[in-house]
Amino acid sequence: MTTMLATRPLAAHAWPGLIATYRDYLPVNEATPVVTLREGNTPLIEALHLSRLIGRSARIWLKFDGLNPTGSFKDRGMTMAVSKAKEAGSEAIVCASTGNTSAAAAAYGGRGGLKVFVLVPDGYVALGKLAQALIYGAEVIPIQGNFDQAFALVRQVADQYPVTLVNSVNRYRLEGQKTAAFEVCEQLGEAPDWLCIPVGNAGNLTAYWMGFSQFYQKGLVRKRPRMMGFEAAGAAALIHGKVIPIPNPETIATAIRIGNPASGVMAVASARQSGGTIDAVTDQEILEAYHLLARHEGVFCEPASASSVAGLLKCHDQIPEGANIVCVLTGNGLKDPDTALKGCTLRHSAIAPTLEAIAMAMGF
Ligand code: AN7
Repeated sequence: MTTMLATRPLAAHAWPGLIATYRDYLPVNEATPVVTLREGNTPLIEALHLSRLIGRSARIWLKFDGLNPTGSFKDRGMTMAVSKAKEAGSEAIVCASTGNTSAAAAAYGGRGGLKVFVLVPDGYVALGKLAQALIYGAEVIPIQGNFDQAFALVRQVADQYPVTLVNSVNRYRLEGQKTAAFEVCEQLGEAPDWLCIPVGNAGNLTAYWMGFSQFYQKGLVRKRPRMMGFEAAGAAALIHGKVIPIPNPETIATAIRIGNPASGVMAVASARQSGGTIDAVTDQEILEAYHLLARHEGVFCEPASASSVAGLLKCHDQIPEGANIVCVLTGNGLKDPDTALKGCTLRHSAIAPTLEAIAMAMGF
């Protein structure tokens, strides 16, 4: 007798990726060769400890986009950018990156059969991201300079050579990334009151605002959130309501170590239109939020991602009673083991493998 394993219609299993899911909202057609790793459909996790900490009957949610296939929200934009590059007949892509874009470009580009070049600031890319770009097969070119310099260079490269630029100035990137706002609305059943989000090159804040606005205009939600963007204090080019470039940005959150945000003007306009703002949080505030999330919520994000929660805590006295607040966690903590280990102490050196020694170490 043979038994058959019943197939279950698990939501995660059935999820076909974000282009297939949101096809009607995206600039794709039947001829678009979709390159997907089934990105998107990331969980919205209630932050119970944070909600208690904030009080005011507010409910805080974490949109954990670090659970995408390459561990960051960049996969949303990259499935679109790579599919459209292929559709246009491109054979190579290029980007500048603080790490996550390079990992996503490497994975999707490689999967799509394209040659991938990534320029990264030498010495300022988290270990896991570098490992990803290399293992996925990208040509990694470190430069003696920061992200802003790398970005200026890849713009010229894409102008002069046959390669498609897949930084977020590529309009398909933000189209893909706006789907995160669609998911948040569907998961909550309405748009949130606030959306707290890290800001680096300022594309993602802009993309979320596009997504919320599209659902709002379609009448699928009744409101749009206040967009609360947070830069690292050492790279805070947008906090005065305009773009004032920072020549030498510095922050522990290397993902957002960006002094001249490419989408800065759009992000500032989006925040203003939403009644929100772009503010800055210090490295210490970022690290506190990073540890709080890991210890009390069980969510390990990378330092840059924790700036959304650091910002929420900084602005806590402005939170309205009963507000629904979503903090976007853009990347996975495993990408940056160095920062995690630096902030923790291993209390014991190796001890004898005996019950007595272990009981003593445990304090019994
Ligand atoms: C984890 O990978 O710019 O404001 O080159 O990796 O849309 O730039 C990464 C940015 C937030 C900022 N969180 O988003 C890159 C890069 C994480 C990031 C941001 C980034 P944007």
